[in-house]
Amino acid sequence: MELTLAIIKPDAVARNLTGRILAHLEEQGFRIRGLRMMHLSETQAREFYAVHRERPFYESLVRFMTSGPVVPVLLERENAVAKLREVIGATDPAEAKPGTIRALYAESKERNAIHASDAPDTARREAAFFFAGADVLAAGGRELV
Ligand code: FUP
Repeated sequence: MELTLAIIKPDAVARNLTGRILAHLEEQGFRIRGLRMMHLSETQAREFYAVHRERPFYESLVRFMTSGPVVPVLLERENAVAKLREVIGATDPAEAKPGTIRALYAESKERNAIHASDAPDTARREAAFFFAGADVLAAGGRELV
């Protein structure tokens, strides 16, 4: 079993899609191991997306990710990291395969409904970013702490 991190982004939370997206993930065999709702500070958003800080879309992305509440979700299943990337679809909803979360719910490349870790080492770092210590232990995600 492997853990990965998803974030339901402000566009999807604002449009009341949180429940539908969580149901979609559970239907795809993911077990929810951690769940929060929070409003990211600018500092948190900048740190989370630091890898993109030189990209032209970085400032806009930080503004968007701090524009309203998000729902970070710690997920477990076999091959979770790769499988979640498949289930969310391409970054640009115009390129996302039919039936993927972004094809169903994303509005644009920026307002694209959901984030997913892109590799196992990123997943560990991103999961720890949102789910430290007791929360993860309580949910059975021991390998993260
Ligand atoms: P992804 O891993 O699919 O979320 O995509 P990237 O890591 O390439 O990009 C991270 C986030 O930056 C995307 F979710 C949305 C945002 N982004 C833009 O706003 N514009 C772009 O042209 C590319 C990415």
